[in-house]
Amino acid sequence: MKLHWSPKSPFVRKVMVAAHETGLVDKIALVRSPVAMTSLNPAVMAVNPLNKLPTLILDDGSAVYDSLVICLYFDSLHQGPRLVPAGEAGLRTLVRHALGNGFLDLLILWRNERDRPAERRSPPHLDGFAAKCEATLAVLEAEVGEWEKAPFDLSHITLGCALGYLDFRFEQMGWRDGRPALAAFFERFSARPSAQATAPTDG
Ligand SMILES: N[C@@H](CCC(=O)N[C@@H](CS)C(=O)NCC(=O)O)C(=O)O
Repeated sequence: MKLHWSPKSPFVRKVMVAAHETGLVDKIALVRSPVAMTSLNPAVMAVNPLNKLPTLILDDGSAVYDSLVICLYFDSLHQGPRLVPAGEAGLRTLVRHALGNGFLDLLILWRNERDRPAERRSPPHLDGFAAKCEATLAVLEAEVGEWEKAPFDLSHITLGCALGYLDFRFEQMGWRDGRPALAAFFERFSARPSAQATAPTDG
């Protein structure tokens, strides 16, 4: 299989961490595919009209997206611990995943707004993003201890990638301040070989 890939994208990182954790990484050929909301990549558009990374191309040429669906597909290919467990535990994983993934969606939108020329930035949008980020981090700080009682799964991967994205693109935020449980979670996540192999870069 081939993966439309970028070292900058936290959603790509999520599926790459998942690929390492499930032992599938050697089966994936990476295709460096620059995309942006304002820059369409014809090779990506040909298989995913949303122009989004990650997009996985199977050997029969069919496309699999988005990152959650790719991770569910990986789960169908390996025999190890599930990224999304069956039953009630899986529902909890998916709800936690939704929070982590929604957090990432928010951060991407916030960065896009923040990096527009000053005269075109929307202060109400920037304020909304900042408030949602603060509220999300407060919930995560309160809940991450409960999350960590469950075996490592897709929700932990997604949260780790979101916190890694804060370090990558929001380095002035100081998100660890007053959030010791989240900081400790991120330390443990960052020590995993799958996280170390996928650290984001601008390269
Ligand atoms: N919900 C998608 C989000 C993917 C996403 O937003 N990817 C960004 C890169 S980090 C992208 O491809 N942006 C290009 C665009 O929106 O045109 C997923 O989970 O895969």
